[in-house]
Amino acid sequence: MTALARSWAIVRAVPASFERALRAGPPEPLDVGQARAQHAAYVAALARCGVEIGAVAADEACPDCCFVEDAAVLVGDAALITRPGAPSRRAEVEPVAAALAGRVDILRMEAPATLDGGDCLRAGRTFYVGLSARTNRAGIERLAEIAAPRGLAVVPVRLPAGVLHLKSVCSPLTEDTVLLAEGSIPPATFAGARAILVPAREGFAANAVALGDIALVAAGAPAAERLVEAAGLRALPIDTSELRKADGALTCLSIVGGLGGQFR
Ligand code: CIR
Repeated sequence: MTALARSWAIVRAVPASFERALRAGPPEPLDVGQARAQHAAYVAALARCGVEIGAVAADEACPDCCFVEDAAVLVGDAALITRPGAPSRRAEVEPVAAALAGRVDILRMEAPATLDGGDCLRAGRTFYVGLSARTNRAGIERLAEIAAPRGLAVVPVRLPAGVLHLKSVCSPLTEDTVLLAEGSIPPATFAGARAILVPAREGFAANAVALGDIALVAAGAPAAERLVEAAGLRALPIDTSELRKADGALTCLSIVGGLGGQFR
C-alpha cells in the first residue's frame, strides 16, 4: 500500500442514535452495529493507506455526526468551520473544530450563511460548490472570501431537486479529473477538469475517496472500479451500504488533509 506521508484524516464514530439519522429515502430500519462495522473498515482502509487518523468521539445528541465532512472545509492552510444547513446538525461542528485546531487555522462563518462540506469539491485551484437545500449563497460567498487570498476560485453549481449534496453525484479523482454519475449534472460543470462518467446504475460509486494513487471506491460497482484503474489509480472497494441508507457517501466519513496538492 502506498504510504501517504504527512496525510491525516479526521473521522467520527457512529452514535447509537444513528438509527434516527436524517434521510430522504424510505424509512427502513438502520442497523447501527452494521454501520459501525462498515465505518471501522473504512477507517482501517485509510490507515492502511498511510493516513494518520484523528478520531473524534460520537455525540449521541447528533445522529449524523459520523458524516464529518459536512462540518469543515479545508482551504489551504485553514479550515472553514461550517454552519450546516440542517439545524439538527449544527452542534456537530465544535468537536470537529477542536480536532482540526492543532493542524490548520480555524475560520468561521455566521448566520444566515449555511454550507455543508459535502457540497464543496476541490479540483486543482477551483472549488465547485453546490447551491443546494443545505448550502446557500451567503455560505458560498464566505467560502469565496477565504479562498480568494489563497489563490483558489469558487464556482457555484445549482443542483437539481433531489440531489442532497454536490458530492452525492461526483468527487475529485486527481487534480484535473472528477468522477461524475452519468445523467446527474452536466459534465461541462467542471470547466477546468475532465469528467469521467460512472454509469447511472453505479451512480453511488461516483463518490470515491482519492488518496494519491489509491482510491476507496464503493463496493459493488465494477464499472466504477475499472474507470478508476484506467485513470491510473488503484481501486480499493469499501462497503458502506448501511451508511448510504442515511444518504452518506464515502467522502462524507472523513476530512482528509496533508495530501500533496489538496484536491478534495
Ligand atoms: C444528512 O442528511 O445530512 C445525513 N444523513 C447525510 C450527510 C451526508 N454527507 C455528505 O454527503 N457529505
